[in-house]
Amino acid sequence: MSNIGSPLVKLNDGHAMPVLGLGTSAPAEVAKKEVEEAINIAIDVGYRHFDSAYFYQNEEEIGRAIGKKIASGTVKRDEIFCTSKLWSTFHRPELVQKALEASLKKLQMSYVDLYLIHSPMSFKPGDELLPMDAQGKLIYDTVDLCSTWEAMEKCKDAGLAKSIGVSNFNCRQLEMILNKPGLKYKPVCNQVECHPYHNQRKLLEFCKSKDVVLVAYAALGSNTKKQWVKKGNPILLEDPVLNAIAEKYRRTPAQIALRYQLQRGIVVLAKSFNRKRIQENFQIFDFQLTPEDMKTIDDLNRNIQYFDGSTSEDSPDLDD
Ligand code: NAP
Ligand code: WDW
Repeated sequence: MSNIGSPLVKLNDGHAMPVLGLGTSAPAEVAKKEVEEAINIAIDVGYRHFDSAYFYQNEEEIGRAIGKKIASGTVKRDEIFCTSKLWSTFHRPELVQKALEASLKKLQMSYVDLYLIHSPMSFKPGDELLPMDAQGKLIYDTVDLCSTWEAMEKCKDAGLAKSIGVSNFNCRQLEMILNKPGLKYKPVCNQVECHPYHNQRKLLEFCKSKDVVLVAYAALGSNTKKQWVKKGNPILLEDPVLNAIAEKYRRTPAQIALRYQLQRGIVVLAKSFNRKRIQENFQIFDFQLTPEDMKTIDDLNRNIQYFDGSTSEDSPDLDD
């Protein structure tokens, strides 16, 4: 990575990651093409980090958008940081590299900058992303995540992923990888839901102590109507305290919520497909929250999770 638009953080494997990334997942009713225009705008604004996943079924569009920007000479491949994720039906070690190769083919890339285990939950292998039984319950698989991790390490050695990491892992699951006998590469990051209503203070402390970067998703509170998002929770960006702080700095609540994460040493994702908001979310490198305001935002923590797909009561892999 060189000569890029946003500040970088150094990862524990020597690579670097832009501290702000564009989220790319949109609800099913949003036209697939929209992500292409969003990436177009975002690259012009200065974004270089794009968060994708096999599960989002948008890798072709993302690859096309980035490919065009490279072809036109706006950016070089090595200035882009592109993430994809191993879906839960591919956790068996013999499926991991094939899954990454399928993502790379869609992305039209020879490597991803970061490949993550999307979730610690394993699902029955097969063509269905969400394999269900007759009662409509997810069919889980039992896979030793340490064996999945060893297959991830092989992908890095094969040059298909510059860096490897995890997502939606709790402390115990992360520690299990870190303590694996013969570990070759540590996860560079753990991508989890993180925002002022669920600030992940303990997981952040743990990650920092292990030189694992915490990457925040749903950093803006994710927003309503999504299939995976719980309804009835208070809307983060309408929070009065966040809004009062925003007024004081003449910024928006979104900019405050993103800046808050940067100052905690967290890499932050923000999804927007709207030109004005894509620009707005990038304007977070030219101001600073005071320690007092950081503390005030810390105190908004209330264990609200917007996203209920990352954990499941009946998953054999998750007991806490
Ligand atoms: P998010 O980034 O917290 O919020 C996105 C929502 O906020 C969109 O509805 C967006 O609408 C709106 N928004 C964006 N900027 C705004 C602003 N400045 N003011 C007001 N509203 C604004 O939610 P997310 O998409 O759930 O999470 C971000 C990304 O993280 C995802 O796209 C995905 O890449 C990743 N993610 C990963 C996982 C995982 O399991 N690893 C889970 C969830 C998400 P507009 O588009 O209309 O602006
Ligand atoms: C596990 C982990 C589903 C979906 C999902 C399961 C998961 C995501 C908003 C943005 C995911 C919510 C993107 C859905 C069972 N992660 N998204 O990344």
